[in-house]
Amino acid sequence: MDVESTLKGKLGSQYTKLEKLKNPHVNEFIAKYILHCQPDSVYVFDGSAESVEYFRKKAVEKGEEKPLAMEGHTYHFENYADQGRDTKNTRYLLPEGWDLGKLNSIPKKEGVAEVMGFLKDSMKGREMIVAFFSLGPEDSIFSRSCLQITDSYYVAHSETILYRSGYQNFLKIADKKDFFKFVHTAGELENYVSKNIDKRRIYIDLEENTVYSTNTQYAGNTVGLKKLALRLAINQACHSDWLAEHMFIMASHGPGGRKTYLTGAFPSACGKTSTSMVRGETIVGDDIAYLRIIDGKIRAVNVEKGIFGIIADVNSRDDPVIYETLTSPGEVIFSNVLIDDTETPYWMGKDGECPKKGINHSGQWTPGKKDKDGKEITPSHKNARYTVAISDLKNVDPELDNPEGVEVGGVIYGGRDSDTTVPVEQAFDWVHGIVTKGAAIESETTAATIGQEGVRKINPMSNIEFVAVAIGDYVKANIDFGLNAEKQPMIFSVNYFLKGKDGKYLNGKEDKRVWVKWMELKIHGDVKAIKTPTGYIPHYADLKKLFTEVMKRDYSLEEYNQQFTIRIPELLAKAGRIEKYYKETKNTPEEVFTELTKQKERLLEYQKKHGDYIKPEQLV
Ligand code: SPV
Ligand code: MN
Repeated sequence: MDVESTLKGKLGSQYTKLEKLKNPHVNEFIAKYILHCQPDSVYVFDGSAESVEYFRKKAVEKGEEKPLAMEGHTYHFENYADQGRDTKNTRYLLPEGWDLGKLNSIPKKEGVAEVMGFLKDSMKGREMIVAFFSLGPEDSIFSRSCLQITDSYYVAHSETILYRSGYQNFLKIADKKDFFKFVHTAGELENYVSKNIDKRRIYIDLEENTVYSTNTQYAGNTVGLKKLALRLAINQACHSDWLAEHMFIMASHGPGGRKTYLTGAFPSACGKTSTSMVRGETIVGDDIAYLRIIDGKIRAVNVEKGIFGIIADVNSRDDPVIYETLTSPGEVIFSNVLIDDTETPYWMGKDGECPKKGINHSGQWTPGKKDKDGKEITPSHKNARYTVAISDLKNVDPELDNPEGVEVGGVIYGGRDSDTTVPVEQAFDWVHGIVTKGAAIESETTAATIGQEGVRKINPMSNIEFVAVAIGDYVKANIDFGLNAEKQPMIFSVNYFLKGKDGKYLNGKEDKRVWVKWMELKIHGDVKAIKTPTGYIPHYADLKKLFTEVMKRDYSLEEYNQQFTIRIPELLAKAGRIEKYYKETKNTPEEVFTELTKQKERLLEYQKKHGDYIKPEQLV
């Protein structure tokens, strides 16, 4: 292959942007896919304002996005069957002699042949987009450089909102091979959406730090820097001394102007984004954080600069900050929402009435419309999303672009749990927290992935779908990481989904504001707590005060008792499930069993002394 003539021939004036990088690995990679995918032309994204504008314009011109009535707003649809991450067809390419345990994988030769088959000539009649982005701020030890190839202007446009340009970093990288690569084709289109969903594949090559994605448009399957890169990053991090986590970063504002940074890992669609942007606090990121120890302290950066958030139930009461952004002029891509006659988006749970007709991901829509399986089609998809820049939120934190990140004061683990754990609880220490809170997240599945919803699954650090090494090794990396720091941040668990006997949620949506404030106070020793067999829970008086201050409402002792009753039988059952899971897991570190055994013993001891359901007052 003559790289230079291939590039010059196809790129024309765009070639100067590549030439400046002086990176033979970049050039070879691009030339290889030009020859294989046969695009009509190639466009190179170098981070300039002009190239950002180019994607915005082209996405609309080619019909991948359509303009809405409000300035800067566009919408985009995906195939009815392409509305979430496809975990079944996301596989690791397994080189001979590798063992990735239970991870979904395919022999490398076979997988590469299959996906290269789908990529062959896939860009005929189209433009190939070559884009340089960075995971993390420019000139930061945290950051990873990324090269994205795609034939979708929607994907490229989304990436300009979600990620920082990486062109400048590419000019500087010392090891010219050290970057992540993503190759995506939407495949054959019908009515602007990927047609051949049966050929949807997301194949991950850990040896080459490359991910292939074909016949899909949903961002979780296509936007390389999001969940595709997370898998590559976890692999690198676990073989090194840092962490790549499915975590938000936010600052909680405490007394006297104090700011405490919290990271939080929650499975998809379990309140992670809405916590990161709660009223009264400031947001650094909502989805992916890298953590490193610098001068003995744990620090975190948001490797993104935008949000690809779930839009269902976003309304002016529960999520006022983002609601304002979504209903004001400015750059927003809405996906899989309902569009009415006035070119205004509607989503389930939005303020106001649902239109009587419109278009959505199923085409023309009216209430009661059914799909081919007889299932009623909702006005917007449950996993419909918005894409916005964090800087467009009123409560953006000023440290968003700090190349050194922010110091982590606390780590939160959350899940969707209707019957077992209390709304907020502090772990005894780092190892106890990682094992019994992070590694023991159990959550009911949601619409963010394709498949059945509501099935309880164990999801270590909410990262299960992205962990590219043996789960045991990943848990061990988390334990060791914290222990390597001079001082460990406090670890907490939260649960927004606890239900009473009547099946109703025991908490309001914004109660999380109080839990966040309580954690902030606890980190600084400003409140005391009650010891339970599973950690430390708040005192009633402290919460009552916070509910009055933060939520301007009363908080009754009865509410508190219902929410914070220690449910021993459920906790024991959970402990059993977790233990079984880790017994069947590859390379589980010894600490996991030690902590779980101690926790079980405590639960049994408390049960003997206090019974099955223990009110907090019994423990004071
Ligand atoms: C998630 O589902 O966790 C997301 C959206 O953040 S995506 O992974 O891109 O589907
Ligand atoms: Mn996520």
